[in-house]
Amino acid sequence: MSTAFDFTAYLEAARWRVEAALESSLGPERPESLREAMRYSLLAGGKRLRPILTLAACELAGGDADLAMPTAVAMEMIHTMSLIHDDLPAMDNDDLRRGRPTNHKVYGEAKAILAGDALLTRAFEMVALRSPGVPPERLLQVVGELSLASGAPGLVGGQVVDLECEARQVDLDTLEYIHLHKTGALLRACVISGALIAGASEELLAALRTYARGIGLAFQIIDDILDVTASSDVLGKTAGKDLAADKTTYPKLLGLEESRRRADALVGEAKAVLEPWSAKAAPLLALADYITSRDR
Ligand code: GRG
Repeated sequence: MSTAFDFTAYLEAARWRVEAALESSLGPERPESLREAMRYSLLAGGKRLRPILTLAACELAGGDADLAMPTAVAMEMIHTMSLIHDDLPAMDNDDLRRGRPTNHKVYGEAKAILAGDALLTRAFEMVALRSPGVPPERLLQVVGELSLASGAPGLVGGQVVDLECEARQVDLDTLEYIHLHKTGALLRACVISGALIAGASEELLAALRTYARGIGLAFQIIDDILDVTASSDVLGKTAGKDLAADKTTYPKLLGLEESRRRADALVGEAKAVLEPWSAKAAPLLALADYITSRDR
């Protein structure tokens, strides 16, 4: 007899566990002012999608999610640092993030840059020094995934191309490049690292790479659609900022309807590759659907 998977309850429980782990990830270190700036953004809410993907992938691969928690926290730290830096005057120059003043608005630019730097390096510390019970060779693989996702082959590379293309319209291939790097790379690292910690087979890792690519692109298409359809109140962003006339988005290139169709197709493909593991894949399948049905 199969029991229906209660995704709402799963998400709530996972978020609760992640929040507790994030809360205890920053010790009583000095200087206090740096710790405060790090905490301000790390504990500012957010969907916590990335750490939850790590925990879910670990469980799908037969692992103990508790062992993957430090890595899950590391993923949210890298995500948070990328948001802090993305909001800086030299980049997107945003005043609001998740409905609150951005880090540099509260602590000043220098402190915001350093809080981001400290979160990035703390992420590697979480994996290398604070992951008891995980074989070191698996942690080394996770460090590799984090390095690729953060640096030039990942977020930084995507951000650079995005900045270079800011004031002009780009084609679909370039838009896809930007999103696969800015957004997709970290989502992929989340999923793959969770599975690596559990010692996943090559076959499962390959399927999870396909899954991550699909949800990564779909995630960004939905983000673009929400920028058009949702109010800035719901998104917690600076009003009108993301609707800048010179920014290329999926709805601009494809129209709203085709963008939505494409996101649905990508999620469909992402779910299909997990078919052989469907008995344990309920959370990852539901997370893929959540990406296309979310309203923020
Ligand atoms: C990682 C070394 C390093 C540098 C960062 C600034 C930068 C380089 C990259 C920018 C990356 C960026 C801001 C990508 C956008 C990612 C994205 C889709 C954010 C929104 O994610 P949600 O919706 O946000 O999951 P919440 O608030 O729910 O966490």
